Amino acid sequence: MKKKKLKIDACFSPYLYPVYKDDESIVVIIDVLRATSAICAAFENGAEKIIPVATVAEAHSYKQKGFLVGAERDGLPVDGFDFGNSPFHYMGEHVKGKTIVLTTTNGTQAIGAAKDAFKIVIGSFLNIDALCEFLLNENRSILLLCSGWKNKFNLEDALFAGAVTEEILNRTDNYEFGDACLALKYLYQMAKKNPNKFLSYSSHKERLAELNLKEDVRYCLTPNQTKVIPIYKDGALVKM
Ligand code: 3SL
Repeated sequence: MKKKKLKIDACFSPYLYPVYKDDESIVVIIDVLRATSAICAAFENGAEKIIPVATVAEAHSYKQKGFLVGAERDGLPVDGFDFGNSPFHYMGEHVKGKTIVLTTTNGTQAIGAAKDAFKIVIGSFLNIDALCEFLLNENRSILLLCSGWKNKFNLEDALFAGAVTEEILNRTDNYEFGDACLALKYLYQMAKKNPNKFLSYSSHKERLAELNLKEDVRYCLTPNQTKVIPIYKDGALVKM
């Protein structure tokens, strides 16, 4: 009898997540620019736990209780908090051993949308090889959940989902690919020679460039800066 294949698919925004969700897939949250890159950087620098929250009000109540809190809206750090959403804010001794609360425009919303999934992990170019290795070893269906921008499609998360798809496809024929995933694989094949150039006209890259955050973009598109895989457990992200 023919072995039943696992599924891999991609969902372009948290808004579409209810259409794609199932009870068995591992959900990979993707917000390459910049939430999931910042989360990977924080764990690489020794953070103990990250509590993602949806609203600035929730973040504020944690701040009042004495937590370190990162808050970003529309690409900018929100006044009154310890950090914004740059990976560089999460590098150094000040995050070591700490629990950090984080709210961002899109990334933490995507985590919230998928919070009841079988398993949630965090993906970015910074941890792409370790992530793919983990996904292959788990031998389960996969949903690549792109955070997008305010529930709309964005190019950089799509590109990363395409990169993961290509890697999985190169390594095994155990998976059946959803149409979204296949489309993103072709997108990645067009872009992979120079992802930075491919993303030149992407709306969010331009938004960040206007905010003088070109260095953040460059770093977030640099593969394999860490082997850390953040995983969501009991309402918080921890290092796997
Ligand atoms: O929305 C988010 O989660 C962000 O990563 C957006 S930004 O890069 O900080 O603009």
